Amino acid sequence: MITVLAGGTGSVKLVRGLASQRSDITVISNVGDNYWLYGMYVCPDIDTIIYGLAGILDESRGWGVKKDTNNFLRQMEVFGEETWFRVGDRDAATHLIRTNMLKNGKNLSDITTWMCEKFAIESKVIPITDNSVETRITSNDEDLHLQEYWVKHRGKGPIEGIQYIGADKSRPNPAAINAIQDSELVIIAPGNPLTSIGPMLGIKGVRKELSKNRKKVIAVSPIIGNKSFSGPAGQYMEAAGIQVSVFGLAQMYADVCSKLVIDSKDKAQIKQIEAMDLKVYDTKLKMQNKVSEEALASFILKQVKV
Ligand code: FO1
Repeated sequence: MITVLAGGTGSVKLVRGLASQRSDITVISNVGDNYWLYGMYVCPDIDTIIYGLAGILDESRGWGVKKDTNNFLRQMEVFGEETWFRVGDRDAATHLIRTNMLKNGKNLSDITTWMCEKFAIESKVIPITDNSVETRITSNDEDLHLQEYWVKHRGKGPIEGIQYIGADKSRPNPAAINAIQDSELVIIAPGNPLTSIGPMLGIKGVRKELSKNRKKVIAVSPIIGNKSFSGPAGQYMEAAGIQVSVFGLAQMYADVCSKLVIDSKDKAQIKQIEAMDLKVYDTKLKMQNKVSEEALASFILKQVKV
């Protein structure tokens, strides 16, 4: 079995590449950017993985359902509601049924498993925890949910702080811990290390379990040069005072993984990273289509001989 820690729109490409080659993929998903909207519980990272694996993800945006309609949102606008968070009609059905199941006493893990069955997905998707973890950003002295900072304010204000509210009290999902223990390889996907992977590592039991299993954990960099290749990872790293480079990333992950995949353009930093007891592999990281998603996945599987 192979386990992938995933979050954000960058992770789904690698997950899809891996799933095209192996049927025993378990995806552990971030929950830090889950958001309550009009009484519906939206789980962007879980849904992006499920939609991606089901072949219905809106690829141009990296979230939501492709060719979705907007009748629900239009009506909310008529009702005078804010509509900056663009939830399409089919997507809304996902959030609505999940919320209803939560109200009926089901936990997020069971609902996600049920959802995977409904979308006929072979891979397993497991939320990192069934407890509440919320990524909050301080910007211009204002405390904002990640979605408010990133979507409503378009990520424009300065990032003065990042907090994972509830992470310290959260219990890792036992199925996620079992997956880490039972897997031959654990991959940290090229997600944003602060907003996609960070909330998961912020849960003590998760960081501890990865550290214990460090030998079989490989991280894939979302950074090429001094920029992230998909999404705003660089912006968040800079705000957290971390060097925006694969070296900076290696410093963040050195205790939880023993291997790091970087882009060949960053070869010059290999020596510096290997001094941190990390084995470095370099290849082409950008995944622009199915071919490059599968190429990166098979590169990883070949290098670590799984
Ligand atoms: N991102 C946006 O930039 N604008 C949106 O209106 C938006 C809506 C949305 C609805 C459902 C969903 O699952 C994700 C959505 N996202 C939207 C993406 C989301 O904000 C982030 O990309 C993820 O939270 C990062 O992991």
